[in-house]
Amino acid sequence: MSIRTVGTTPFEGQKPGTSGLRKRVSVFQQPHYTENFVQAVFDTAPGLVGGTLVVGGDGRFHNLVAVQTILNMAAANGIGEVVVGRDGLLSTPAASNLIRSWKAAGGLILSASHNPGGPKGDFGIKYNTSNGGPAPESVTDAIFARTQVIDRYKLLADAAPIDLSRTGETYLGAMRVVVVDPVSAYADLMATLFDFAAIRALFAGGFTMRFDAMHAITGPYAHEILENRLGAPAGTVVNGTPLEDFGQGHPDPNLVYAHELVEAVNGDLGLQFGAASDGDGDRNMVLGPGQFVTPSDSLAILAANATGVPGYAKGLAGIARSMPTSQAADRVAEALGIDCYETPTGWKFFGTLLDAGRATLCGEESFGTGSDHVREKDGLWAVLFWLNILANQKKSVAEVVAEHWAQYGRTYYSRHDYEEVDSAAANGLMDHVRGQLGALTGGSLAGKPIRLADDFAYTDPVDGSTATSQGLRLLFEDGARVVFRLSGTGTSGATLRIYLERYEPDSAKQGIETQEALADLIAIAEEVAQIKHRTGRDAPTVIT
Ligand code: VG1
Ligand code: CO
Repeated sequence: MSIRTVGTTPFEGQKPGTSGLRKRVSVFQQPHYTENFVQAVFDTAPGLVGGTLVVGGDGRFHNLVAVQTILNMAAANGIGEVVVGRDGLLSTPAASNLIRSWKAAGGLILSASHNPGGPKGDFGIKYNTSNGGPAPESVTDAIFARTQVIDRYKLLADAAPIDLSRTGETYLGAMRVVVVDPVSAYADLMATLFDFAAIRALFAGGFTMRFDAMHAITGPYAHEILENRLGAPAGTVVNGTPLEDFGQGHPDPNLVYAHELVEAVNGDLGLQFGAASDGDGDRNMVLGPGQFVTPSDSLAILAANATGVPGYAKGLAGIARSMPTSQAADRVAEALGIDCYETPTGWKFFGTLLDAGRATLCGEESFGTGSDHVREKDGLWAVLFWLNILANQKKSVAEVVAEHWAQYGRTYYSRHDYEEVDSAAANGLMDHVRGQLGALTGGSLAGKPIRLADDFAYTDPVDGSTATSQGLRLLFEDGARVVFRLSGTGTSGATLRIYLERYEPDSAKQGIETQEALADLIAIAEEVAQIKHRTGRDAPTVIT
C-alpha cells in the first residue's frame, strides 16, 4: 500500500494546557481537522514510530470514523502496532490500563467525557503517554505548537477500513492491528484489587444496588463485572448499552443529570446503593438512600478504609487531591501520618506523584477518584471500592458516612456551576476578583478573617514543572474556602465554577442542609464577584 501525503494548513486546535481536543462533532467533521490533530500527535509524541499505540473511545457519534482515520494514519506514519478495543470501544481507565500492560508509547482516547454526544453534540481526542496518563503540558504544548505550523499529513492510499467487530490480529500495510475485548483485561485488573468473594457474598445475601451507565461506555464493563463476575441480579445495570448519542442524555453523573438514579435510590425499590459513571467511564457518583456522598468525602472515606481492601492492604503512600477538592482527605492523611498533595485541576497533575510512588489514592471534587492501578480516574473502580467497604463493614452508606464525620469532622462542600456564560463577562468577573486578592489577604469578609487570598500556582514536587492561574482562592482563618475557577473543558461560552467549603468538627452540628450550612460563604462569593450582575444569572445552572 502506498502512502499519500496530503497538504494542509495550520488550524485552531487544542488550547495549550488542556489534556485533549474537545469540540462540536461538526468541527471534527471539517476536512483535514481530525487528521491535522492526529498528525500533530504523531509528529511530536516520542516512541510511536515502530512502537505500540492504544486506540479506543466511548462509542459516541463519530467514534468509529475517527478510529478508522487514526488506524489508517498510524500505518502511514510507521507506527508498529495498534491495540484497539472491539467496535472501537474503550473506557478511559481501560485504555490507560492497556497502555501500561502493552507497554505502549501512548494512546489516543476518543471522547468528550461527560459532554453530550450525537451529531449535534461534542467529540474529543486526547493523547495519553506511556505511563497511561493524560499527556503533561510539555507534550500538549508541543502538539499545539505543531498544529500551528502543520503543512501535511500522511494517509495510506487504497486501504479498506479494518473490521473492528471481531477480536484478533490483522495487518494494515506493515502495521499490526490487534483488536481486543475492551472489558476483559480491565475486569481482570479489578479482580486483583478488590475482594470479589466478599462482594459476591454481599450480593448473594440480597444486597441490592443500581448502576446507571447513562447509555455510555461503562455499560459493558458493569454488566461483566457486577452482574457476570460478582453475581448482582440482572437489571442491576441500567442504561447499559452504549448509544452514539447517550440516549440524548447528558452522561454526567451528578445530582442534576443522574436524577433518575437519585430518585430510584431514594424511592421505594429498596435499593441500598446507587452509582453512575460518565461518558468515558472515568467519573463516578455514589449514593445510598438519603445519603449522597460528595466526591471529596468519597476520597476521604476510601482512604480511611483502604487497608480493608486487598489492593491497598499495605496502606497508602500518600493522597493527592485537586485544589478545589475539599480538605476532608487532608484530615485522613494527617491521621494516617502520610503526605497529602494539593494539585491543580486535571488528572494529569497526579501522574508524576503516582509514577514516583508518592501518592496511592487521588481524587477530584468533580466525581473523579482513582489510584495507582492506572493513570486515569476510574469510575467503576470507585464503585467496587465502595462495595468492598460495604461488604467488609456490613453497614449502610449513611452509616459509613456518619461514622466518618464523627471521627474526622464533616466538611460541608458544594460546587456552583454557571454554564455557557458569556466569555467576556466570565473573564471580567475573574479579573474583578483577582484585583481584590491583595487587599483581601489578612482582611475579612462578612466578619470572617481571611488568612490568604491568592491565584493558585503549583510546582510539581517530582519534576519541578509549574502551573499558574489555577483558580482564585479565598482561604479563611477557620479553614473555610471559596474558590473561583473557569472550566477548561466547555465547548461553548465559559463555565464559571465556584467551590464552597466549611469544616464542622462538632457532631451535633453536622446535620444541616448543605446550602444552608454554606449560606454565609455563598453570600461572600456574591459580594466579592458580583455574580448575578456580571453573569446575568439569578442562580447556578448546576449545584452539586
Ligand atoms: C472538569 C473537572 C476536572 C476534570 C476535567 C476532566 O474540568 O472540573 O476536575 O479533571 O473536567 O474530566 P473543568 O476544567 O471543566 O473544570 V473528564 O471526566 O472530562 O476527563
Ligand atoms: Co470523563
